[in-house]
Amino acid sequence: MISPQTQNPPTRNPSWTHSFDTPEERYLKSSLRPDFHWGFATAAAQVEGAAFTHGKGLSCWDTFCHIPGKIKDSSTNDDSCRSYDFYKQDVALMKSYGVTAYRFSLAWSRIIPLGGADDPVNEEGIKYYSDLIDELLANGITPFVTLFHWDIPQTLEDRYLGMLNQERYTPDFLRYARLCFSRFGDRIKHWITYNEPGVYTLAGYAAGVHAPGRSSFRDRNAEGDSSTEPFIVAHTELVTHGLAAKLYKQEFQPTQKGTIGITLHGNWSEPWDISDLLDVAAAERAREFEIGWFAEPLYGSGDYPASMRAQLGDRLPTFTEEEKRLVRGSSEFYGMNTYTSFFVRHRDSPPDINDHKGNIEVFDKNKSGVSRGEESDTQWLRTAPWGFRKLLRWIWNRYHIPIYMTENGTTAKGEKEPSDTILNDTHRVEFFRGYVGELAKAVKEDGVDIQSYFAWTFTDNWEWAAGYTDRFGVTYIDFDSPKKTRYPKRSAYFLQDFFSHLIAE
Ligand code: PNW
Repeated sequence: MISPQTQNPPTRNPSWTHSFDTPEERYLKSSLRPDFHWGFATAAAQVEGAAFTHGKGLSCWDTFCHIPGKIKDSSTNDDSCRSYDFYKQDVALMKSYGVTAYRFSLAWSRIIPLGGADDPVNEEGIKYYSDLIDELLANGITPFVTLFHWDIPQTLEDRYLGMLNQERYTPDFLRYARLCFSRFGDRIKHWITYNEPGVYTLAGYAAGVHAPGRSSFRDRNAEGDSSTEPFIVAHTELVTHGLAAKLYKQEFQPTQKGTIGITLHGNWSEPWDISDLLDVAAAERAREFEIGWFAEPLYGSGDYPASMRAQLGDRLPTFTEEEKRLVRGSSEFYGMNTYTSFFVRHRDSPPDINDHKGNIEVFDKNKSGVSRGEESDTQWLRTAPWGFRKLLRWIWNRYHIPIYMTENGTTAKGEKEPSDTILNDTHRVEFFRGYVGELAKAVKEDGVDIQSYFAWTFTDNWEWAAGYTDRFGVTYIDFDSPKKTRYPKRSAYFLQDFFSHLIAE
């Protein structure tokens, strides 16, 4: 059992103290710039609740999660954390954790319920976000806003299959973006157009396990083509990101003085057998398929990686010259979400038509039997900070652009049922100690320009197809309680202590 909360915000357990006096920790003191932003990231569909109220229209996730069999625990996000109702309490709790910034996403269908360029605006939705922004600013917390974190208005899926139809989707997205810049841009100085186009496309259109639920696998999805659709959707995201960034820079940036970019996901791929040149090449190919797919058009050559073209041929769309110019250089920073590292081995057989990884196999141990890291409560995710610094260097050496860490975090075994010790989340504390420590080393020793760190995530929330079973929060939520009572875990205070040690005054 967890003892009931009497204080709001709750107070810290006095035994949770942390000191940083090993030689390495002392050496890293004050290695981050004084204006370094740290805080937590969330997404509207995972935390807000109020899915069908206050004028909100349906998103693809609101419909998807009501289809039997799609969500692991058969839950829905109708209520989730109720942060729509409790945003003031949440801002107070974040403030008590000492954050300087908060990254959240806007639900497009809360702002334009039907989503389209000519559809009506829901002023109540605008007011909600406006109030949230004001509350953050009044508490000294800098808001970072993501326009799209996977929750496309369902109406746009029904009208023209959403991002599969680049031509029809473009004006709808641009109208939404313009509306957000014009209504919130006086106070929002950090814009992220898309969250993880790679995961959105692969989970939604290749595996078919996320909304909108399309794939080649007919036992799972009635429609879709895993061998083509992910690449089409990704292309739409890249080009419309470029258009939204151009619009912002031309019409809003001169007066609002904010910055705009995109967030990509990417884990580190390490060769399974470091002495096998085929594995070394396979690991690089894996990075190009996962990260270069988006990063090369945005920050590199301006086109998809040659390794992808070689494997996918015409199934990979081609950029027109105009699209290339639009996309390349459009993102003013590298928004990075990363969680883990994998060992990667080449395959001798030709690639499957539905392969999206560069014809590789991934392993938890390398050839010598070394494990990639300690297990979490999520199958793909293990604590592997050793790969994080390699990833930072790889990105920095290739693109030399400031990095905003926009997500990083973990689940932990044993958090499913409440217990006396559940809030003392040492697994998550050690995860953060490893990753944030590597980040500080990359800044201090490799000269990587890193300007933010957002931990995923503020409270336990609705983890997409995993429902409420995967708890990523530094705050425990009792989802059975009507008020979704929040209980701070130790890791929240660990981050506060570690960042006060690392950020220079
Ligand atoms: C991110 N991977 O998704 C999303 O941005 C969040 O909304 C989500 O809750 C969080 O990570 C935790 O899952 C990812 O397999 C999903 O590498 C999968 C991967 C990476 C990110």
